[in-house]
Amino acid sequence: MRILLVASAFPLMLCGIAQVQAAAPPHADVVLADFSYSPKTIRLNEGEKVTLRLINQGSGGHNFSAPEFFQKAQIDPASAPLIRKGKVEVRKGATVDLTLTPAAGQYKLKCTHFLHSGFGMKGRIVVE
Ligand SMILES: [Cu+2]
Repeated sequence: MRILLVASAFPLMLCGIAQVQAAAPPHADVVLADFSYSPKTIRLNEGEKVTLRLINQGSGGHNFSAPEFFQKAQIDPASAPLIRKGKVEVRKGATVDLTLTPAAGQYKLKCTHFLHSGFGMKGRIVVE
């Protein structure tokens, strides 16, 4: 009887392992353009790992500057080197993936390139 129980539980265990390996964090796409972020308000779930995909479709370089957001978030080790002084540079035509677990709060976002935020390149990150 005991052997039968173990044998029937085994495929379920394998199934569980396969699901864990396949589970990549969901993506949240953010398009950087001249001179905007889309969406302008980025909504993320507190404590839920996510990959921010920063896509630069502008005619030049832009960045994603959100020092408080990055300071409070738990950044994946592979993504940490992409963040310098609270911002991530995204070259023209480039896409940068940033995996992190955000902390609850409302954070300011802007591009710190000369005059860009004045032209409207700013937004908000809402984590709840
Ligand atoms: Cu910019």
